[in-house]
Amino acid sequence: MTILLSVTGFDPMRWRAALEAADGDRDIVLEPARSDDPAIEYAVVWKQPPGLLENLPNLKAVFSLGAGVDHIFADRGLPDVPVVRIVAEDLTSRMSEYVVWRVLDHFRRGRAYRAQQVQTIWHERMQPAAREITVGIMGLGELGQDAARKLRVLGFQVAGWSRTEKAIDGIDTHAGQDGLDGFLAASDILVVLLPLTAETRGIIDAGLLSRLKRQTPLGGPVLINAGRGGLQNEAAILDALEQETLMEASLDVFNVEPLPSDHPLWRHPRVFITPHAAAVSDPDALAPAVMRQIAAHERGEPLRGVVDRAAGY
Ligand code: NDP
Ligand code: OXD
Repeated sequence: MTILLSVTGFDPMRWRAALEAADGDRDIVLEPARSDDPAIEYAVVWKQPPGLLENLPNLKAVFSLGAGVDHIFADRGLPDVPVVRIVAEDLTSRMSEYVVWRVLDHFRRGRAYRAQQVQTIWHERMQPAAREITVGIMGLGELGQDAARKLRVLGFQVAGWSRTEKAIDGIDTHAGQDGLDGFLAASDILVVLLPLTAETRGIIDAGLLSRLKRQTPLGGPVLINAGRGGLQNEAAILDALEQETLMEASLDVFNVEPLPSDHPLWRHPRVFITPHAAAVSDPDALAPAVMRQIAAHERGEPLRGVVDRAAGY
């Protein structure tokens, strides 16, 4: 049995070493011997080239090296086998660190104080209490729920929006299109942790931004997107910033990555950019779980983290 490892954007050799360290008895290849290589039974991928998996006759499952699977479904030649995503404490904690960091930086006036320091200005800004701020989280899955819990510990009010109804202690939950307006109207800081699917593509548009709470203790709404770039209309974000209907934004993901150097988001003074680094997949932390899943599947046990193909996540 052979495992095909296909990685674009991460270092394939680090992944190969980590997969081998987790289970040295497996044959791991970076290129299939032939496009219909019968030895390949599992594929472990991040942005595999389109068509790579199409003709593998004995493929049993495809593992994403991240929590998101949009990069896998972008391949029109994807065979009809289970697609498994990463659900792991290491990844989840990293995302919550990012969310808490960005929420606290906006909330504690990081941008304004950094600008004051450059000009040696000693001026204390009005600081609301955490309990006066509602952080609205779009996407109450593995990542959204963990971030929500950690923000609650810090004293923020937390609202959440998901596709299906949820009841989570201490979180004001909203669901579906009917729940969206109420959720947006409650959110001082909007955190986006949605997957990219046919339903969510482009969801952060002018209409959505205009429905965020206007009068906020921070002077206007704040957007934090660590889900996917395809969720956001970047021109609409820039317009909203210009009109000050959006006060500040932290963006980790973009429609085109790397974000082209001439993109106006890079230079906008009220935008904080990170290079899709909110929650990196650490090979040493994640490879053992992938190898354990493959071994379990071979023993006839069910896979965990299989995505719903129809829903796209
Ligand atoms: P989950 O699948 O666990 O959660 C997804 C959440 O989004 C669920 O609450 C789901 O609702 C909700 N959702 C999906 N579609 C809709 C919709 N149409 N309307 C409303 N809510 C919807 O995913 P994770 O939390 O593990 O990950 C979320 C995303 O984060 C990933 O798909 C990936 O794109 C991104 N990510 C980004 C990283 C980065 O470094 N920037 C790192 C890791 C992930 P319901 O609960 O009802 O199903
Ligand atoms: C992921 C990512 O989906 O890093 O895990 O974007």
